[in-house]
Amino acid sequence: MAKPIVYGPSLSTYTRTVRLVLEEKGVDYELKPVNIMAGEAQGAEHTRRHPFGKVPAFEHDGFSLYETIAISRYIDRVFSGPSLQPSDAKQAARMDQIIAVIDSYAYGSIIRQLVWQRLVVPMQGGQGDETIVQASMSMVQLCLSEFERLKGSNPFLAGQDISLADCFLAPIFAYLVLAPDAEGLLASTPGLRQWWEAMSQRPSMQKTPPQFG
Ligand SMILES: N[C@@H](CCC(=O)N[C@@H](CS)C(=O)NCC(=O)O)C(=O)O
Repeated sequence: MAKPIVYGPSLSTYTRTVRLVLEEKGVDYELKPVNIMAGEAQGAEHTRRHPFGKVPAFEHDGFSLYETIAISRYIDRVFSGPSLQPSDAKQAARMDQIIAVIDSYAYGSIIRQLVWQRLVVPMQGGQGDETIVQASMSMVQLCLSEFERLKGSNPFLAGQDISLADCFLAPIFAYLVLAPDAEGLLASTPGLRQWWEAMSQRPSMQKTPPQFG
C-alpha cells in the first residue's frame, strides 16, 4: 500500500489530529506543509485538494479526502493497528459527541478566539484583543466543563482506550495550556488535567510538535 500524504502545516491542530491518528496506528506517512499563515490554503494548488481552503487534505492510493473526521475514520478503517473507535455503541456515541463539540464550539472559542489573541497575535508582533478573549470565556469554560463531565472517571475521553476524540482534543490542549488563562480555566477540571498529563507524554504527541517559522 502506498504511503499516505497529509497536506497541512505542523502548527495546525486539525492537521495534527490526522498525524496523531496515523502515529497511534503506526502508519508511515508523508507530511507536505501548506503555509496557512501566508494564505496558501486558499491558493489554486491547495483548493484543488480542499475547495474550502482549509487544512488538512489527505491522499492515499489515488484517493483524495478532506475533513478531519472523514480522514481519521478512513485511516482507522483501512490500516491495521489498534482501533481508535470504540466497538461499544455508547462509548462510540460519546466519542462522536465530543468530536462534534470540538468542531462546533471548542475549536472556535479556544483556538480562533482565545489562543489566537493570547498567542498568535503577540507572536506576530501585535497585541491581542482583550475584548475577544473575554467574549470567548464563557464558551471555553462550558466546553472544558463538558469535556470533564463526559470523560467522567475514564482515563480517556470516551472510555478505557484512546480514541479519535483524544486525537481531536489533544492538539487544541497543546495550545490552550500555553495561554496565561489556562491555569485558572483548568482549576476546576482535575480529570482533564490528568488526561492532558498522560496524553502529552504519548509518543504520538512527542513526535508531532508544532513548528513555527
Ligand atoms: N472542518 C475542517 C476544519 C479545518 C480547519 O479549520 N483547519 C484550519 C487549521 S487547524 C485551517 O485550515 N485554517 C486556515 C484558514 O482558515 O485559512 C476539518 O475538520 O478538517
